Amino acid sequence: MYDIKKWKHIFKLDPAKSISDEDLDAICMSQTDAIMIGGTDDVTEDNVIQLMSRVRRYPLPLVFEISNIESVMPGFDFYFVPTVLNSTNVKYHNGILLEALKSFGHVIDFEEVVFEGYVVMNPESKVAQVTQAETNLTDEDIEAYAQMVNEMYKLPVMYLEYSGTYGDVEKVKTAANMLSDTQLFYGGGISNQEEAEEMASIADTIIVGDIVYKDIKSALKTVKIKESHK
Ligand code: 1GP
Repeated sequence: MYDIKKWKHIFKLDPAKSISDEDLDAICMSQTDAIMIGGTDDVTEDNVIQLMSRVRRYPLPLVFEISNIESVMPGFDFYFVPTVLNSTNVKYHNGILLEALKSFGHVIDFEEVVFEGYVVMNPESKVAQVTQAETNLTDEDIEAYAQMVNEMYKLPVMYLEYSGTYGDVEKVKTAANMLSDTQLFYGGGISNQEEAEEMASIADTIIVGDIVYKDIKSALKTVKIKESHK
Protein backbone atom coordinates (compact mmCIF):
# COMPACT_ATOMS: atom_id res chain seq x y z
CA MET A 1 0.00 0.00 0.00
CA TYR A 2 1.06 3.61 -0.45
CA ASP A 3 3.02 5.40 2.26
CA ILE A 4 1.75 8.97 2.57
CA LYS A 5 4.64 9.87 4.87
CA LYS A 6 7.01 9.55 1.91
CA TRP A 7 5.10 11.92 -0.32
CA LYS A 8 7.02 15.14 -1.05
CA HIS A 9 4.86 16.55 -3.82
CA ILE A 10 1.16 16.41 -4.61
CA PHE A 11 -0.73 17.97 -7.49
CA LYS A 12 -4.19 19.14 -6.42
CA LEU A 13 -6.72 19.17 -9.23
CA ASP A 14 -9.99 21.05 -8.97
CA PRO A 15 -12.93 19.09 -10.38
CA ALA A 16 -14.70 22.36 -11.20
CA LYS A 17 -11.91 23.40 -13.59
CA SER A 18 -11.26 21.90 -16.99
CA ILE A 19 -7.95 20.39 -18.01
CA SER A 20 -6.99 19.00 -21.41
CA ASP A 21 -6.07 15.34 -21.85
CA GLU A 22 -2.58 16.43 -22.81
CA ASP A 23 -2.02 18.48 -19.64
CA LEU A 24 -3.56 15.80 -17.47
CA ASP A 25 -1.26 13.23 -19.03
CA ALA A 26 1.76 15.43 -18.30
CA ILE A 27 0.67 15.91 -14.67
CA CYS A 28 0.04 12.23 -14.08
CA MET A 29 3.32 11.15 -15.74
CA SER A 30 5.34 13.85 -13.96
CA GLN A 31 6.76 11.78 -11.06
CA THR A 32 4.58 13.60 -8.57
CA ASP A 33 3.82 11.38 -5.60
CA ALA A 34 0.05 11.62 -5.77
CA ILE A 35 -2.91 13.37 -7.29
CA MET A 36 -5.42 14.96 -4.97
CA ILE A 37 -8.85 15.90 -6.27
CA GLY A 38 -10.51 18.65 -4.31
CA GLY A 39 -11.84 22.18 -4.37
CA THR A 40 -14.04 24.60 -2.52
CA ASP A 41 -16.75 25.62 -4.99
CA ASP A 42 -18.90 23.57 -7.35
CA VAL A 43 -17.51 20.19 -6.34
CA THR A 44 -20.22 17.81 -7.54
CA GLU A 45 -20.67 14.06 -7.92
CA ASP A 46 -20.62 14.60 -11.68
CA ASN A 47 -17.39 16.53 -12.02
CA VAL A 48 -15.59 14.40 -9.42
CA ILE A 49 -16.47 11.14 -11.18
CA GLN A 50 -15.39 12.61 -14.51
CA LEU A 51 -11.99 13.65 -13.26
CA MET A 52 -11.52 10.51 -11.16
CA SER A 53 -12.08 8.23 -14.14
CA ARG A 54 -9.59 10.19 -16.23
CA VAL A 55 -6.86 10.10 -13.55
CA ARG A 56 -7.53 6.45 -12.70
CA ARG A 57 -5.87 5.35 -15.94
CA TYR A 58 -2.53 6.25 -14.44
CA PRO A 59 -0.67 4.14 -11.89
CA LEU A 60 -0.31 6.66 -9.07
CA PRO A 61 -2.11 7.21 -5.77
CA LEU A 62 -5.37 9.10 -6.02
CA VAL A 63 -6.79 11.07 -3.11
CA PHE A 64 -10.14 12.72 -2.69
CA GLU A 65 -10.13 15.69 -0.34
CA ILE A 66 -13.67 15.98 0.88
CA SER A 67 -15.41 19.35 0.92
CA ASN A 68 -19.03 18.21 0.87
CA ILE A 69 -20.85 14.96 1.54
CA GLU A 70 -22.76 14.93 -1.77
CA SER A 71 -19.66 14.43 -3.90
CA VAL A 72 -18.11 11.55 -1.93
CA MET A 73 -17.86 8.28 -3.82
CA PRO A 74 -15.92 5.03 -3.71
CA GLY A 75 -12.92 4.42 -5.95
CA PHE A 76 -10.19 6.56 -4.41
CA ASP A 77 -7.12 5.22 -2.62
CA PHE A 78 -7.49 7.73 0.21
CA TYR A 79 -10.01 10.20 1.53
CA PHE A 80 -8.49 13.27 3.15
CA VAL A 81 -10.87 14.93 5.58
CA PRO A 82 -10.12 18.53 6.54
CA THR A 83 -10.94 20.00 9.90
CA VAL A 84 -10.34 23.74 9.76
CA LEU A 85 -8.85 24.56 13.13
CA ASN A 86 -9.06 28.34 12.73
CA SER A 87 -12.60 28.36 11.37
CA THR A 88 -15.04 30.28 13.53
CA ASN A 89 -17.87 27.98 12.44
CA VAL A 90 -18.18 24.58 14.10
CA LYS A 91 -19.53 23.16 10.85
CA TYR A 92 -15.94 23.22 9.51
CA HIS A 93 -14.46 21.70 12.64
CA ASN A 94 -16.65 18.64 12.92
CA GLY A 95 -20.17 19.55 11.80
CA ILE A 96 -19.93 18.16 8.27
CA LEU A 97 -18.04 15.20 9.68
CA LEU A 98 -20.81 14.46 12.15
CA GLU A 99 -23.38 14.31 9.36
CA ALA A 100 -21.07 12.20 7.20
CA LEU A 101 -20.51 9.66 9.96
CA LYS A 102 -24.21 9.45 10.74
CA SER A 103 -24.91 8.59 7.10
CA PHE A 104 -21.85 6.57 6.11
CA GLY A 105 -19.97 5.67 9.29
CA HIS A 106 -20.95 2.01 8.94
CA VAL A 107 -19.40 1.64 5.46
CA ILE A 108 -16.23 3.69 5.85
CA ASP A 109 -12.88 1.90 5.71
CA PHE A 110 -10.96 4.05 8.17
CA GLU A 111 -7.64 2.75 6.84
CA GLU A 112 -8.28 4.95 3.82
CA VAL A 113 -9.16 8.07 5.80
CA VAL A 114 -6.64 10.75 6.75
CA PHE A 115 -7.71 13.56 9.05
CA GLU A 116 -6.03 16.88 8.14
CA GLY A 117 -5.70 19.70 10.66
CA TYR A 118 -6.08 22.73 8.40
CA VAL A 119 -4.90 26.20 9.28
CA VAL A 120 -6.15 28.60 6.62
CA MET A 121 -3.80 31.56 6.17
CA ASN A 122 -4.93 33.66 3.19
CA PRO A 123 -7.95 35.83 4.05
CA GLU A 124 -8.60 36.47 0.33
CA SER A 125 -8.97 32.79 -0.48
CA LYS A 126 -12.30 31.15 -1.14
CA VAL A 127 -11.61 28.57 1.54
CA ALA A 128 -11.02 31.30 4.16
CA GLN A 129 -14.25 33.01 3.22
CA VAL A 130 -16.36 29.87 3.14
CA THR A 131 -15.02 28.54 6.42
CA GLN A 132 -15.00 31.98 8.07
CA ALA A 133 -11.43 31.44 9.14
CA GLU A 134 -9.61 33.72 11.58
CA THR A 135 -6.48 34.25 9.48
CA ASN A 136 -4.80 37.02 11.43
CA LEU A 137 -2.45 34.67 13.24
CA THR A 138 0.70 35.46 15.20
CA ASP A 139 3.68 33.13 15.52
CA GLU A 140 2.35 32.12 18.92
CA ASP A 141 -0.96 31.16 17.33
CA ILE A 142 0.81 29.03 14.73
CA GLU A 143 2.90 27.37 17.42
CA ALA A 144 -0.16 26.62 19.47
CA TYR A 145 -2.03 25.17 16.50
CA ALA A 146 0.96 22.99 15.68
CA GLN A 147 1.11 21.80 19.26
CA MET A 148 -2.61 21.17 19.26
CA VAL A 149 -2.31 18.98 16.17
CA ASN A 150 0.93 17.20 17.09
CA GLU A 151 0.57 16.70 20.83
CA MET A 152 -3.13 16.80 21.56
CA TYR A 153 -5.35 15.84 18.65
CA LYS A 154 -2.42 13.78 17.34
CA LEU A 155 -3.52 14.21 13.75
CA PRO A 156 -1.41 12.66 10.99
CA VAL A 157 -1.34 15.86 8.93
CA MET A 158 -1.21 19.61 9.54
CA TYR A 159 -2.06 21.57 6.39
CA LEU A 160 -0.86 25.17 6.26
CA GLU A 161 -3.14 26.50 3.55
CA TYR A 162 -2.17 29.71 1.76
CA SER A 163 -4.36 28.84 -1.25
CA GLY A 164 -3.83 31.40 -4.02
CA THR A 165 -0.87 33.22 -2.48
CA TYR A 166 2.72 32.30 -1.67
CA GLY A 167 3.11 31.92 2.05
CA ASP A 168 5.26 33.48 4.74
CA VAL A 169 8.34 31.27 4.95
CA GLU A 170 8.96 32.18 8.60
CA LYS A 171 5.46 31.09 9.59
CA VAL A 172 5.88 27.79 7.78
CA LYS A 173 9.17 27.28 9.66
CA THR A 174 7.43 28.09 12.93
CA ALA A 175 4.90 25.32 12.29
CA ALA A 176 7.54 22.87 11.09
CA ASN A 177 9.67 23.38 14.20
CA MET A 178 6.80 22.38 16.49
CA LEU A 179 5.94 19.13 14.73
CA SER A 180 7.58 15.83 15.61
CA ASP A 181 5.00 13.25 14.53
CA THR A 182 2.53 15.17 12.42
CA GLN A 183 3.37 15.56 8.73
CA LEU A 184 3.38 19.18 7.52
CA PHE A 185 1.60 19.93 4.25
CA TYR A 186 2.23 23.31 2.69
CA GLY A 187 -0.05 24.60 -0.08
CA GLY A 188 -0.47 27.97 -1.74
CA GLY A 189 0.87 30.00 -4.63
CA ILE A 190 3.75 27.74 -5.65
CA SER A 191 4.37 28.77 -9.24
CA ASN A 192 7.95 27.78 -10.07
CA GLN A 193 10.76 25.46 -9.12
CA GLU A 194 12.44 27.93 -6.73
CA GLU A 195 9.30 28.36 -4.65
CA ALA A 196 8.74 24.62 -4.69
CA GLU A 197 12.32 24.10 -3.46
CA GLU A 198 11.96 26.69 -0.73
CA MET A 199 8.75 25.30 0.72
CA ALA A 200 9.84 21.68 0.23
CA SER A 201 12.93 22.38 2.32
CA ILE A 202 10.68 23.33 5.26
CA ALA A 203 7.43 21.37 4.92
CA ASP A 204 7.28 17.61 4.54
CA THR A 205 4.96 17.77 1.56
CA ILE A 206 4.07 20.55 -0.87
CA ILE A 207 0.74 20.82 -2.66
CA VAL A 208 0.66 22.49 -6.07
CA GLY A 209 -2.70 23.58 -7.44
CA ASP A 210 -3.58 26.62 -9.45
CA ILE A 211 -0.42 26.90 -11.55
CA VAL A 212 -1.48 23.68 -13.30
CA TYR A 213 -4.28 25.69 -14.92
CA LYS A 214 -2.23 28.82 -15.55
CA ASP A 215 1.16 27.62 -16.74
CA ILE A 216 1.53 23.89 -17.18
CA LYS A 217 5.26 24.05 -17.94
CA SER A 218 6.04 25.83 -14.68
CA ALA A 219 3.73 23.46 -12.83
CA LEU A 220 5.66 20.47 -14.12
CA LYS A 221 8.96 21.99 -12.95
CA THR A 222 7.74 22.06 -9.33
CA VAL A 223 8.13 18.28 -9.28
CA LYS A 224 11.87 18.63 -9.68
CA ILE A 225 12.27 19.30 -5.96
CA LYS A 226 11.96 15.65 -5.32
CA GLU A 227 15.55 14.57 -5.80
CA SER A 228 17.13 17.16 -3.53
CA HIS A 229 14.73 16.73 -0.62
CA LYS A 230 14.32 12.98 -0.55
C1 1GP B 1 -4.99 24.73 -2.53
O1 1GP B 1 -3.09 24.37 -1.13
C2 1GP B 1 -3.59 24.19 -2.42
O2 1GP B 1 -5.83 24.03 -1.67
C3 1GP B 1 -2.67 24.73 -3.47
O3 1GP B 1 -2.71 26.12 -3.54
O4 1GP B 1 -3.82 26.52 -5.74
O5 1GP B 1 -2.42 28.31 -4.65
O6 1GP B 1 -1.35 26.24 -5.62
P1 1GP B 1 -2.56 26.85 -4.96
